[in-house]
This record gives sequence, C-alpha cells and structure tokens, in this order.
Amino acid sequence: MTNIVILTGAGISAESGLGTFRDEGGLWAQHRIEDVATPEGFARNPKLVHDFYNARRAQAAEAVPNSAHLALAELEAKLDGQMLIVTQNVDSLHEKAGSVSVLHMHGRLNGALCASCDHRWEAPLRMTPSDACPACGATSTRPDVVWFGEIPYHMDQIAEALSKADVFVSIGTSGEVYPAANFVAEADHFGAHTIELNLEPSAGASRFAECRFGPASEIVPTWVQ
Ligand code: BJW
Repeated sequence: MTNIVILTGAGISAESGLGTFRDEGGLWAQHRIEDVATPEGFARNPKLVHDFYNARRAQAAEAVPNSAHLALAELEAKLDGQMLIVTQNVDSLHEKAGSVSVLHMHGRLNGALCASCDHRWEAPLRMTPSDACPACGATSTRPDVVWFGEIPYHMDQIAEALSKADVFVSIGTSGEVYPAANFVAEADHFGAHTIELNLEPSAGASRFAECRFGPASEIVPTWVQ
C-alpha cells in the first residue's frame, strides 16, 4: 500500500477566491504581518486582528472548493486510509470537498481559543475582544490560528506520517514558512518520492524530485489521474 502525504498552502484555494499571502496584491501586501499574525500584534490591538480574521471568515464561509480540492477528496476515497492532507490553510475547503483525513497545522478560521485557559470552541462568524470564554469567562478570546513565533499543531502526527510516506506532494505553497518548508527534506530523508505542484517554482523547488507548474485547478486533477 502506498502512503501519500499531501501538504497544501494558500495556492490551492486561490481559484476558490481566497487570497494568498505572498503573491502580488496578497494579504501581506495589504496588512503588516507584525500587526495581524503575531501574538504581540494581538496583544497590542485585538480589535484590528479580529477585524482581519472576521473578514476572512466571512469570505471563507462563501467559498466553494475548486477542482483541485475535489480531486484530492476523490483520491482519498479511492486510497482507503493511505492518504493524509496536512494543510497550512485555515479555510475548510478540503472538508467541504469531502476530504476526511485533514490536519490543520496552522489552525482554523472557524475555531476560537481562550488565551487564558486554552479552551477551544466553534467561532461565531464575528468575534470581538469582549467575547467571554464559555469555560472560564476570561475575555481573551482569539482566533484558533497559529501565528509567527507559535508552535504549529499536530507536529508529532505529521512527523510520524512523513517518516512513513512513500509519496510527498506539496501543492500551492511558497515554501517560505517553516516548519512546513522543511517537510520535503524530511520526507526525502525517509525515502519518499517528492513532488511539487505549484503555479511557479517555490523557494524550495530544487529540493523536489519532480515539479509540475500551472494552476492547481488544472495540475492537481491531472496528477491525480
Ligand atoms: C498557486 C495558485 C494557483 C498562487 N495554483 N498555486 C528564520 C529562518 C527560518 C525560520 C524562521 C526564521 N525566523 C522565524 C522563523 C520561523 C517562522 C518562519 O518560518 N518564518 C519565515 C517567514 C522565515 N515560523 C514560525 O514562526 C512557525 N512556528 C515555528 O517555527 O515554531 C517553532 C517550532 C516548529 C515546530 C516544532 C517546534 C517548534 C509558525 C508559522 C505560522 C504561520 N502562520 C501563517 C498565518 C496563519 C493564520 C492565517 O491564515 O492568517 O500561516 S503566515 C501564512 O504563511 C499562513 C500560511 O499558512 C503560511 C504559508 O503561506 P503559503 O500557504 O505558502 O502561501 P503563500 O502566499 O506564501 O504562497 C502561495 C503559493 O501558491 C505561491 O507559491 C504561489 O505561486 C502559489 N499559487 N496561485 C497553484 N492558482
């Protein structure tokens, strides 16, 4: 049986209308990372950060999966438990497409987290700095996403999956953010065949055994066939 680990990034959701981060006109061209994607930024101005994520949550709620998400869900259904998607994306488009085995290493837009007691719950569409934690009552509610300087989720499970992977595929990610940018090296170390599917060569393209370039909605369904 072949074990496949698939890493996805913002590029897979671009054709569903959700902006990427580092492409021209992307989210980081419109917002300062220090302000909206660090714990320090949240401590300085929680309203600004909630406004940023409320807008993205509303946009993601309207978004529908594209043919790349759908092709991966079909592949998972055929492979009977031999495939894992590790996504850096905070949208739910893999799940909307029907994928079941999905780890959100950078959290989810639909998650709320209490910074005081670590309680987690489903986020309302609009969060505010005065939202109280349903468990402890503290008003330090934040989006359950992973900011710079924080440890991504599910790292043990991901390391285990990479060590057993026969094939590692990276889709729609710039390869600029760690630890995800290192997964290709980890998978390669354990003997996996490594493939990049991206609009253009990522920062780590030379580390892959095979690369195919083009829009995810075209190259992912073609690769899956
Ligand atoms: C298409 C397409 C189409 C477009 N079809 N493709 C110095 C050196 C090394 C590391 C560090 C360093 N200083 C600090 C660090 C660590 C830091 C880091 O990596 N910094 C770098 C910027 C240098 N990392 C961290 O802090 C992480 N934590 C950490 O390392 O903890 C230590 C630790 C780890 C493990 C174990 C123990 C300890 C945390 C990183 C958190 C990142 N958070 C964000 C925000 C999440 C919430 C939110 O969504 O707002 O995650 S930042 C942002 O970047 C988001 C994304 O998931 C992530 C990656 O972006 P992605 O998905 O690659 O998007 P883009 O825009 O960059 O690329 C899109 C790609 O798609 C492009 O290639 C396009 O060509 C392509 N594309 N259209 C196909 N149609």
